[in-house]
Amino acid sequence: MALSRRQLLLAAPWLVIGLIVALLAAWQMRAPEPARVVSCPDLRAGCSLPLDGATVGVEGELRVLKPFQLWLKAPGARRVQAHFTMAGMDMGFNLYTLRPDADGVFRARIVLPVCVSGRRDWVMSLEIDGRRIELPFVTELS
Ligand SMILES: [Cu+2]
Repeated sequence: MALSRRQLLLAAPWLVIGLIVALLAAWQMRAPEPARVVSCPDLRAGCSLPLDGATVGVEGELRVLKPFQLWLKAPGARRVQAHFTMAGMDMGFNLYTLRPDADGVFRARIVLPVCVSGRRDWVMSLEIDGRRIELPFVTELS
């Protein structure tokens, strides 16, 4: 039985609302989960991450303009990126892709820029297969 023109007109707003609700639900599912903030008082000693036995740390001195090695052990991980920022300050493009070495340890050589306002408080944002973890840290005095 075919719907009358009047029935269609009555149903149209509900169809639109239903469509909007469905789109919102889909958008919600697509939105990335918020980053988890992890406290790591000594990155050189290494810290564990809330991610299936993953650990992260640095080798070398944690100074600006001086290369140091960032390492991350995350069994089964495929894609690991590290992004260095400062809260409320544009510090340029500091994005690194960590590559696995022969032992499967993800590594990248990092060089941080000098902060024009003399700040030393950084945030390392790790993205491990789409899951985000933030580790605030402070560089050593030069
Ligand atoms: Cu800065």
